[in-house]
Amino acid sequence: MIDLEKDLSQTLIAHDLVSSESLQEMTDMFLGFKEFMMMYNCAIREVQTKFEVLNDDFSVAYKRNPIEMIKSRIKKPASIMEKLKRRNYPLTMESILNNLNDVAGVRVICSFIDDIYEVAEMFANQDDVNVIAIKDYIKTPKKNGYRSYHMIVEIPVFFSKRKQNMRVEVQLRTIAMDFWASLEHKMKYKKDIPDIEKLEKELKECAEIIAKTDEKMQSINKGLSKEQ
Ligand code: 0O2
Repeated sequence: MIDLEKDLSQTLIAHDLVSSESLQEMTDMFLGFKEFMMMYNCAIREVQTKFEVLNDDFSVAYKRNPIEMIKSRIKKPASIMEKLKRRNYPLTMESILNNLNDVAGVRVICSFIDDIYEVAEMFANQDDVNVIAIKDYIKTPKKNGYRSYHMIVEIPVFFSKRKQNMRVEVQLRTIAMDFWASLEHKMKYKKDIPDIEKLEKELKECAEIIAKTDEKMQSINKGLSKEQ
């Protein structure tokens, strides 16, 4: 079995969604899931290419790259099932497509805060990009200090026999915000952390320092650009 099938079968059995005997049902689910993952992978590639193109164009026009790095991920079957269950959505492929916005995720790491807004606007203005929702956790950070600019977008993907509009979650953040979020994310998966309140407080302080540093770096860069 490939990893995806193993992960999915374990998830289905663990969640009591399919009994281990109903092999046909499971096989159908595997095939459907495999096709879905392929479709989401293609959607990620489309979105990633759009940001790469913007970065290349920007570097010619302004002699610098606003994007430092692009990362992408597909949500694991276990997390997909868990989210559908938690939100009381039907556990079907159709339901994944209609109800979940973050099966495909693209993370765009920018140098400066202004770059995030500029790149996001250029991307959102493209004819085939339909912006479904925006969450600006930079202007309004989360209580724990989390900062990022989130967009849920729908883009058309052309397959051999049909066109399918696919949703992708795009997260734009600075290098410093990304560094912070990676460390903070670790807490989600660790259990029984001693002195958790102290760590949360320290992380929040770091988030404030990082925000100030991001602003300062941006103003230094503006100063340097004026000089040139
Ligand atoms: P993972 O492992 O990164 O995929 P929605 O999906 O829009 O209906 P949700 O999930 O509340 O509702 O959306 P939101 O707030 O936009 O968060 C989605 C993703 O943003 C998360 O996905 C994280 O990647 C990131 N994120 C949001 N809040 C935090 C935070 O406080 N800390 C960190 N480190 N990341 C955050 P997942 O599925 O939670 O995780």
